[in-house]
Amino acid sequence: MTRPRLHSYFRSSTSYRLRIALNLKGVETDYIAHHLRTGAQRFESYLKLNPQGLVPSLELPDESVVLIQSLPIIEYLEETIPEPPLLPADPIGRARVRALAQMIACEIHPVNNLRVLNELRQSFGADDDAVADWFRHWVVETFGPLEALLFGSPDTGTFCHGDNPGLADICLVAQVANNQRFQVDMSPYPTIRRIYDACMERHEFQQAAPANQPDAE
Ligand SMILES: N[C@@H](CCC(=O)N[C@@H](CS)C(=O)NCC(=O)O)C(=O)O
Repeated sequence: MTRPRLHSYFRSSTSYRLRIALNLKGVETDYIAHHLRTGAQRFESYLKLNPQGLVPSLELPDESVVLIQSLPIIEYLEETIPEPPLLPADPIGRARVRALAQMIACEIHPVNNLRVLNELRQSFGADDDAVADWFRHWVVETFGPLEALLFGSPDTGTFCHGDNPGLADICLVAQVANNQRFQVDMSPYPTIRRIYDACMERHEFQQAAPANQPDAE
């Protein structure tokens, strides 16, 4: 293996986060697709790499190391390839960016993940409308405060923190893409929309988008 192997699924927002970070850091990977809807993430061969059966994972060349969890993998990239930085230089700035990122990664994504939505259907009899309502509920819970924090802060620039894209933008873009699948009304969030649009003007974000992956349907 000469390049890292990226275990991904085109529609996975956590994989989308990592794809953006890899592009921003200029890291080329071999793309290994796992079709989540068919349960490929739970095949034994993949569980040997990532016992959680979740994507993304990043298999490093020559080191027999498999990194899991999108945010720690992105922080690994940040530590090993410092330029361009995805976190600010000052500790308060870093805390702000990590907080914005974790509002999405810790408060929205875990309750809206595919396996949670499947459980709602299978164990609680939720139909498509109920599942979509659930999804939107948890987005709205956090997007209101996220919009307020971004709108009200002098630290917000073209992007979530200043005029260069970073960790918070990565999480924001991937979540907004997910929202589109569940018809989340984005009109209450003009700052989030403006930042999303600014990100999507950049090729690193565009190339990472679900529609541009080898396994896109
Ligand atoms: N906290 C993990 C979450 C990973 C995760 O849940 N990935 C989803 C796709 S976005 C997945 O693999 N889901 C498979 C399933 O729900 O069965 C991360 O940030 O990497």
